[in-house]
Amino acid sequence: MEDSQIVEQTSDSVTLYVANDHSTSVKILKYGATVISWKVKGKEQLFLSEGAKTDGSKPVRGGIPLVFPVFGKCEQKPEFAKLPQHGFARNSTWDFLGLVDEHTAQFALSEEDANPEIYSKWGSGDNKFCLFFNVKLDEKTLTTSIEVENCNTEKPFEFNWLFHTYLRTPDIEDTLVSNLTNEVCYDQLLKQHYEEKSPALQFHQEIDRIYKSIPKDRKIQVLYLGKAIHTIVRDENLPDVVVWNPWIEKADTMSDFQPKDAYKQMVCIEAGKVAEFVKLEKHQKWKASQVLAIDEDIHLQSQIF
Ligand code: TA6
Repeated sequence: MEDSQIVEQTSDSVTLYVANDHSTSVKILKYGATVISWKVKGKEQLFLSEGAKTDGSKPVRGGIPLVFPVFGKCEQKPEFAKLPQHGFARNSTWDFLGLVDEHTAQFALSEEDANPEIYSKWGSGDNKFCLFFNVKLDEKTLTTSIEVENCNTEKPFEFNWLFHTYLRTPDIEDTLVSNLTNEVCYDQLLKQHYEEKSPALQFHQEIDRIYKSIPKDRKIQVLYLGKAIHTIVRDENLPDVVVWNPWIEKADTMSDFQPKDAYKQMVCIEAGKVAEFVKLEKHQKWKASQVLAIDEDIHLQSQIF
């Protein structure tokens, strides 16, 4: 491949390179439009389970799975009650539309290409929609953006959106997540709300929490041995931040989570709109984006003392 070449396409994936630096790249599987690798100067930034299926048989365990139209399970709303956890965007094969510019690849999904078995479970199975997903690669950042369009001629629809980002860390027990202090979270394990009091999240057991309405100027940082190895910046349409590490027992229950002790090398920091549903009127569009950055300075934005 010529150094100047910036994109490589196969039948099932697209890889984007920084021009003249093929050690910085991002690889996207057309299945789920799932980012499965992001390397900066040859160093992998995302976690991908060794047991991850990349053949389309199930959602990828790692990278950045896309969650739409529902986060988790939602029994209380009839239009979502039959959908499996996290919806159908991550189980559908998206179209690669090409490069928007020399840094950005674009993918699309509509009701015509959505996984029919799952899509049919959304409401009355007749919502017309279009998703445009952009992946932008720069030297030290990866930007993922989504546009949701309601293509119905008559009715609105509601949805959640989430980037289910699996970040790599050398050792979860020396890892902290900062800037969530004093924020309200819903603890999915305790099934209760509380205000986060710790100066930074530490990991010594499973954590599965939805931090709600986090101001967009708040940079969520993953700190390892005193360095900010990951910084997540969100726009105003991604107010919620899910933090998840499965730890030992949960990792054991997932057949595609391999090796079993790999929970020590990952943490999910997931930007989304999941605490409430977005209501999109017919012909209306909704946009959201996140920037993942590495090796930033530490920005302490919470009152921790
Ligand atoms: O984002 C956290 C979460 O909702 C956890 O509860 C856990 O279920 C995780 O997603 C993985 O879900 P999956 O359907 O990919 O196994």
